Amino acid sequence: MATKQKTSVAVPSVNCAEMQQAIIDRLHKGLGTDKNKANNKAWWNATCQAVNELVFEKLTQTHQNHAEKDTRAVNYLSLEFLMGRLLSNNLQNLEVFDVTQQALKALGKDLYEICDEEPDMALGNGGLGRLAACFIDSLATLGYPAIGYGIHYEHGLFKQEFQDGRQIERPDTWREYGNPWEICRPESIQFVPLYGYVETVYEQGKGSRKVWHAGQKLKGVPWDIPIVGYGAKTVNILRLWESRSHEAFDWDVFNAGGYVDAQAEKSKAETVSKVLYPNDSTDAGKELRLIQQYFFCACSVKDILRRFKRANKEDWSLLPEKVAIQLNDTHPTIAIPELMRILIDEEGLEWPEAWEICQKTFAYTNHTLLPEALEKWSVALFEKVLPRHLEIIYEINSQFLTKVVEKKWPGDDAKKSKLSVIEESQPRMVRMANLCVITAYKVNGVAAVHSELVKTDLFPEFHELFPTKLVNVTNGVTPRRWLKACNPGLATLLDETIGDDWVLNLDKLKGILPKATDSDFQQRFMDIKKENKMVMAKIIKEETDVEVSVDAIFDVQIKRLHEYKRQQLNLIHILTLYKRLLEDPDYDMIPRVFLFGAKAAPGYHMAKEIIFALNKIADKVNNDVRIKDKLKVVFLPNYRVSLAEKMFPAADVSEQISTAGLEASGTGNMKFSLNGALTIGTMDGANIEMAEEIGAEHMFIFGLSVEEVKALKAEGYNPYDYYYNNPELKSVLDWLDSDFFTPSHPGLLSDIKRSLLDWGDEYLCLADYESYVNAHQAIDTLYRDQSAWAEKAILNAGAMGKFNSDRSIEDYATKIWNLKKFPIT
Ligand code: 4GP
Repeated sequence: MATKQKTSVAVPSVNCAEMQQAIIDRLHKGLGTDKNKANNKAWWNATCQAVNELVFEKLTQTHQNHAEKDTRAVNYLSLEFLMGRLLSNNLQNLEVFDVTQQALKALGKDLYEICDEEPDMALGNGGLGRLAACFIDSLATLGYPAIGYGIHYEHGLFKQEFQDGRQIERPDTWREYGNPWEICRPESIQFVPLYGYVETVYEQGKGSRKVWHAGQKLKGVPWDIPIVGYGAKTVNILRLWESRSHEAFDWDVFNAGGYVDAQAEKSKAETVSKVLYPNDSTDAGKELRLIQQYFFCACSVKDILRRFKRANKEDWSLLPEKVAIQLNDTHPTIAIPELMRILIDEEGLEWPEAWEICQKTFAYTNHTLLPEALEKWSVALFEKVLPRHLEIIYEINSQFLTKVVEKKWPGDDAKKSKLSVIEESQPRMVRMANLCVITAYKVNGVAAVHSELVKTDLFPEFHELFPTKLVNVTNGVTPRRWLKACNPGLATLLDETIGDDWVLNLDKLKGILPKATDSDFQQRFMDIKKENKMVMAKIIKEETDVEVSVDAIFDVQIKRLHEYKRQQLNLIHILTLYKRLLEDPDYDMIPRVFLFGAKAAPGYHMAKEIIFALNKIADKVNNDVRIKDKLKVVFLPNYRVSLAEKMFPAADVSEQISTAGLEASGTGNMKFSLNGALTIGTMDGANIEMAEEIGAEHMFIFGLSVEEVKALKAEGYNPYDYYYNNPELKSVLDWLDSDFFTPSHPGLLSDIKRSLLDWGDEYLCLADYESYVNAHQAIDTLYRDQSAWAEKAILNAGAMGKFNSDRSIEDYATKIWNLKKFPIT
């Protein structure tokens, strides 16, 4: 395809006729079909291939340029990349969306319908994985040399269905029929040892060295996904490893008739990259998860070292200058002992040199304070699967305890046992977070309050030991996907009002603040919201058969289902409104549609109970003619990035209601405000910084603060105090014990009540209930004044400049990675 240069940015641009031709060519020459026979899937595939023609040239150029200049690069290791769909995003970033739309239209096709053919790449679970996806977009957009490393899961997160209101998990077959975006790179395969034993070999005159005799080997096959920066100056890659058996299958056994046995080794090896989050409630599940982590870290570290050696021969002292490795959460921690192992056992470095290199190479991001989310592996498991790594971990730990902790706190065994990588519990465990903090040169939290809590509550002793190590980088989201691509109406209004460069400089959004009181602008802003709500209403109807009015307030909570995120608080407020409406059919409220999207971890009982309860309540509420459509509740199945792209632009109200101190940052909160929703939220995570930027008076802040939560817990929290003191709350909770929502089956929703009362209400829902209900009342009041609502919505969107992943990446580049840009011109 002919490419032209634009003057401003080096976008490989095409005109409509060229794009048409490219798509038709790809149908013919790439897929062996033609426009009369092709179904929409084929049109999608052909369009992706046409886009790839624009991308690959830039990919090669970027690669060559970085290799020639031997640039320092960041390697972002993450077990999750929640990419969603790529076609519309790539078209936007290449700035050929409109041209492609016209080209397809001329061919009788609708681009939006074609985009809808794309399965989501759901290779992630929640915020952490989506953040990784935003970050690689920003890294490429800003022209930083970077590579994302992860796992090429055959099945991403499960597909969620509801059966009688209960979550059912089904396999997600996103690449069953291939994926046009990925390129297999057999030339870069890696082999990964596992199991076996370690031998100490003595060599005359050289002392001893360790040899790991592995019991099994996996083959890691890399699949590269080009990551197109906006303006397409830089195209980086996301490299995902697929596990395969070292040997194809046993030919002799097969020929002798042992068809199943011959395949056994192969399918065992392939299990490693089969699913994201294997159920780790069994020992076998735990072992698989540890192997997954090691598999992708070992492949990635070897790949990084291969590139390093090519450019720098074996001058290992240069490694920290050329390579930064960011560990996205503790999941890739095993990369640390793996790098030590390679440097010492394979490259022959002495311990002190190898350790210094490691300490200058790794940085670690913490995404949660929840203790259950801080990974630990049993020593016995390590010994079985990674015996050499366990030895290295013991040595790192021993040196740390004797040289660092003993020096600071002589004779203090309590400190040693708290900071040790090994937890002396039954069974003994390896604490991955401790290993990260001991090794990494920087550790960051993801919002200001969270980073403070990392210092004061999670790792206070580490902070004393290493006072400059713990830093903050507040999260951000890419405005390309989360505004320009997902909300074309608002994007166009912004282009017309403040120029189109807000996409690269989100601070420019401030330009709409003076328009907040301009009635014409307000009207246009609200009209766009209404159009987005119409699109959403149609999806709701198609997916759930529920009719909703776009004049109602769309009140949305979309995020993982977890008790700390408090979907159950939202639930009891919904019951409160429902009860009020039943008791007084004329109860004056603006109609409200409560929308939910969330997946529950398959083994998380309470989370699944909350989904079930919300679905049962929805059944009742949505079919109750007495309440005259004033209330609707919709739980959309299979929440995913592509659905989120429809929900954020359609929301009036954003629910960010975690117990203060527990949501590390949140990123959905940012996407909502960016798209003009008002937040009802606690002073938690990034909500706090959003309130600083927007003005708390333009949000609906409620509930206990971090300090108040701590104080209440310290004095002894008793949820029954709230239950008995608030008759409305009591009646709502008691309702859950009846069979009102589950006819003839009383008690099916009782676990929710029990968790809020008898089991202690760990997340303080009842303590925050009254203030939450009042904040909702304030939402109702404000919405009655559409102009006042529009003003606040505009003030929200206009203040979101800071919460842009380009800013986060610039922070990482300066505070942590010391990274320079090498944009391709
Ligand atoms: C999430 C945090 O829960 C969320 O607050 C944060 O915004 C996000 O990481 C990105 O930093 N954590 C996870 C997880 O998704 O799996 O721990």
